Amino acid sequence: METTTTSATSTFEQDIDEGLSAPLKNISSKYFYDDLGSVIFQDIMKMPEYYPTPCEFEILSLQGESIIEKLNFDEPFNIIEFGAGDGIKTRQLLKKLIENQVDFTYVPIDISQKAIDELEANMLGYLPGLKIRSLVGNYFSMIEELSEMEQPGLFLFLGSNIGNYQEQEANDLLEQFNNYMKSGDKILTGFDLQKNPATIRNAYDDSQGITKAFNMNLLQRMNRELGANFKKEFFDFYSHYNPVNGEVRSYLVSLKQQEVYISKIDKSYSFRQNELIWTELSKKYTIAEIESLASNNGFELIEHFLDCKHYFTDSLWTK
Ligand code: AVI
Repeated sequence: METTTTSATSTFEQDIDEGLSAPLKNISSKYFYDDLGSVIFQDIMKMPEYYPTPCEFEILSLQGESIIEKLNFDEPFNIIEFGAGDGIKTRQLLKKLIENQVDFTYVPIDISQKAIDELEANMLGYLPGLKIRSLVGNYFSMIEELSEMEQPGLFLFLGSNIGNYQEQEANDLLEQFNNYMKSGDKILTGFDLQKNPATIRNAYDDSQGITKAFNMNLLQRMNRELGANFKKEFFDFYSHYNPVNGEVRSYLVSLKQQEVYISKIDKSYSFRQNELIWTELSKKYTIAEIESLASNNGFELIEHFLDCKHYFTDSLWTK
């Protein structure tokens, strides 16, 4: 077991200064995932309303064998996972591979060292024979390192993480993946599908307020790490699903006209009453949109693996 670390290119304070100075204030959803945010996200995945996790778990548990059949690798290969999280879903697929005596190395990539340490411990507890080589850093800086690997690769981009990217960013990311992939490499991407709008709305506006706490943690994170003086009681959370374009957009709402000082930037930011801070996009796809995304970025569709309710797909593509 081996771990490699690199640092991100832009800093938290640069991104916050830029985002809070924009006409529509915004904070990238990548900043949700500090240690506390990662714990809250684990709670989100256990909520009854948050269907993507059990749907993808079902796909990887029940269709692992069919996915393996489609890989068609005749030599040892790497399974490179972006944003691996706790790995509970992925290990269903890895277990099937080990049961089938397939020779592979699991290469999880995550921005958080703590998440990687826990993932390794969980994975090795569950699958003691697993070959694992972890990478800590952002996707883009790690991709370069991966291009030096000679063995074929199966890239995993699960959990509908792709839905957190705007259209252009999603295309750029997939294009970058494609540039570093070799001909015949595969990518399995999780997409949350468009469905009854009420089901989607409830997943992002839960009755227990866990998603609200996930968003509010951004304010606490700025207080902790940047010496900001945000007061939680002066902000609310609002989330909206637009079934016409498949976008869930989430926001923090300033409940009054207020000034917030961020000492690490040495700057104050004014908020109007009801002014929004856009915190997240969670795009829901149609099958046609997924297929265009594949072909626009140099991939060929192998198969969509859907759950029994047809809420979610893990789509397998090849370069
Ligand atoms: C990580 N990502 C795919 C989640 C999503 O559904 O967009 C993050 C999340 N945000 C609110 N609930 C879950």
